[in-house]
Amino acid sequence: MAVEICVKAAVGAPHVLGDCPFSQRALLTLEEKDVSYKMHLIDFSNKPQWLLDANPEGKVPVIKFEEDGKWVADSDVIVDLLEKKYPDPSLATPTQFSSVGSKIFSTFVTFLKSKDASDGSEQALVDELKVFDEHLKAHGTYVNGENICAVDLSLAPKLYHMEVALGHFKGWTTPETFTNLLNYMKLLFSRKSFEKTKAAKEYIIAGWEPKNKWVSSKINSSVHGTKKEAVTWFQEWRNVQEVMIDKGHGERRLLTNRWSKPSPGWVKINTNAAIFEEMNSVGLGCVARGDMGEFLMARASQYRGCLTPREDEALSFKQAIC
Ligand SMILES: N[C@@H](CCC(=O)N[C@@H](CS)C(=O)NCC(=O)O)C(=O)O
Repeated sequence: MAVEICVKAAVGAPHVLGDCPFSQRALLTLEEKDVSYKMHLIDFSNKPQWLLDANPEGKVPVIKFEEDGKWVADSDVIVDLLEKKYPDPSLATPTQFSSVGSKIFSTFVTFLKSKDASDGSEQALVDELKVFDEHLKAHGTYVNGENICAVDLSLAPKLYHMEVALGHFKGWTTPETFTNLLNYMKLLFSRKSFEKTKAAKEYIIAGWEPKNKWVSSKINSSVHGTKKEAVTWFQEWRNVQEVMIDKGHGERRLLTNRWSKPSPGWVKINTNAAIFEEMNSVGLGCVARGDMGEFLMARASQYRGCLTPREDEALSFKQAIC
């Protein structure tokens, strides 16, 4: 095969196409230009060494053309190369339109991550979408009129992520007044190339989940979502409990740090403090258990401001005994 491309595999499903909008952009370009290619799905939890050798940043997409024999990274570079090597059909964007819609993705991400409904991040996204909607109204179905171009193929996956992630995490939908934008998204998302290269919604949601942990814990998630979150937390907890110790001669053994009961007649209280620097807040928690290991009580609280870890630990002790 003349062209090989590495793209992200779905998290937890290494044989399924994943949720990288930059990978999808490169795939869309190949599809729209009708170039045949061999696709390698990269499992981010186990990146192959050859990928890291080719691109030490470990990012995808990367592409290799047989005639050049080397991997090339970055979707901007990849799209330019594809335009040069396969000029027909042309997807080139006229220079005056090359930055149309370029702030939509970053404003969407800021809004998605926002924990403060009054910080203006939703309005900033709506403003960007409005400008874009007006552009479409003035210039045609796509960014450059009747024919699809490279900017459309860059925006399509990002708008799809916006629709899926904001719908899921914030119950947000694109304002109905943006009729040109809504029509544009419908057209793009129903193209054969898009259908073939898009990630399943569940993987898009899973991909944004870590950036949304705090937000998602504040809203009622589905039973499936809650269960998935519980499994992740349990796994994280177990990873902390279990440490591999090196017994020498290459032999390793799993050592499990288990909770131990207090002495008879005593109560044991475990406390913890977690610092959320970006949110300028600290979470405190404590659990009390009796000498049979029975649960007695638990308490959790949150306060604004960041102290030192020692001070936060001290606060969690205070909460536990007060
Ligand atoms: N500027 C790059 C961005 C590519 C990028 O950030 N890819 C992400 C996946 S969507 C990645 O590979 N991240 C590496 C990682 O998370 O380990 C492009 O346009 O190709």
